[in-house]
Amino acid sequence: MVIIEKALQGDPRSIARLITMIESESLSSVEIMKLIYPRSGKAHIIGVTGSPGAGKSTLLDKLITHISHSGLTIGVIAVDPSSPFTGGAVLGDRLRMQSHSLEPDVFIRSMGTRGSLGGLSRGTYEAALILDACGKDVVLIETVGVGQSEIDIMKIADTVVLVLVPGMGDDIQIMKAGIIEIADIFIVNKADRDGSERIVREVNIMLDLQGEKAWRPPVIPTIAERGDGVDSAAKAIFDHRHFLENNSEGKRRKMARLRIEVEEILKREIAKIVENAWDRQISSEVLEDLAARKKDPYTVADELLLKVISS
Ligand SMILES: Nc1nc2c(ncn2[C@@H]2O[C@H](COP(=O)(O)OP(=O)(O)O)[C@@H](O)[C@H]2O)c(=O)[nH]1
Ligand SMILES: [Mg+2]
Repeated sequence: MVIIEKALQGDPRSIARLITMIESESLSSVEIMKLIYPRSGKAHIIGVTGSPGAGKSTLLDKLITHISHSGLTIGVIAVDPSSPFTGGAVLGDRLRMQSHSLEPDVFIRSMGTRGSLGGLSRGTYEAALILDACGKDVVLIETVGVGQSEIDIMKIADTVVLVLVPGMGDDIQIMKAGIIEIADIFIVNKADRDGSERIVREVNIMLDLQGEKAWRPPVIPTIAERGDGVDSAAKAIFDHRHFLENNSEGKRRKMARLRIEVEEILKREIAKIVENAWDRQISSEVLEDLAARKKDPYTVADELLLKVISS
């Protein structure tokens, strides 16, 4: 496909069109990914997550400047649970990062979370792979830290950056949700506000409680709006990349991710097959039997699965 060739050469419009094709789960998306995949695997994928309003987009905007000054090319994916067509937040993200949209080496794309419940859609990861294959050195993914997407980001990012802020209950949140385990770098943004030192202290205490680890996540105060602390954040990100490249933990993560990749594809393909079979099988008779409790849904599902497997 011409469009794939052009995208692989870095043509932004072709890259955008490829991502759209993947996002709409068109029939060709599997074929596209088969061609893309061998060219991927080089980019550093960085997930930036945290509560809405924590300052993720503001921080990303500053990070982009920082990273592109070091000569690296950047792709950005902003994932927002609201629809990409109606979401004000997405528009806000665009505006906040607009200063970069004219730079040829920075590609910015917003995506919805359609596809899986509250989490990241498979399309997000595939979009990251596309940006990777098309020559971006760094892929930044902004996700709103609500529920599953916070966990999902760990599955697709090499480096997870968690943005916390004072006065938003984030101190309590990290304790209860166990998300402390997914973060490689903690940013305490809005350090111009009261209470940020306390969060920095609390996170450090919790990290101490976890005991010795090969990578000790740094806790970095920032004032993203003014760019304060952004150089430390960028340095921490590159330190983490260096750690992954030189430590068995990096290899372990890569292997775990590859395993999940195949699992996710299997789940998606099997779900399609089974759903199609059920669509063909379903009849008012079966439903009546279920309503009258002559049959139970477990048996119906078992029978259907058996049929699918033996066909
Ligand atoms: N006081 C203060 N406000 C900030 C800082 N960083 C970002 N903001 C503001 O916080 C609001 C939310 O920022 P945004 O980047 O959209 O947050 P996101 O939802 O996490 O992407 C915006 O009005 C920013 O201007 C900061 O360091 N200090
Ligand atoms: Mg944002």
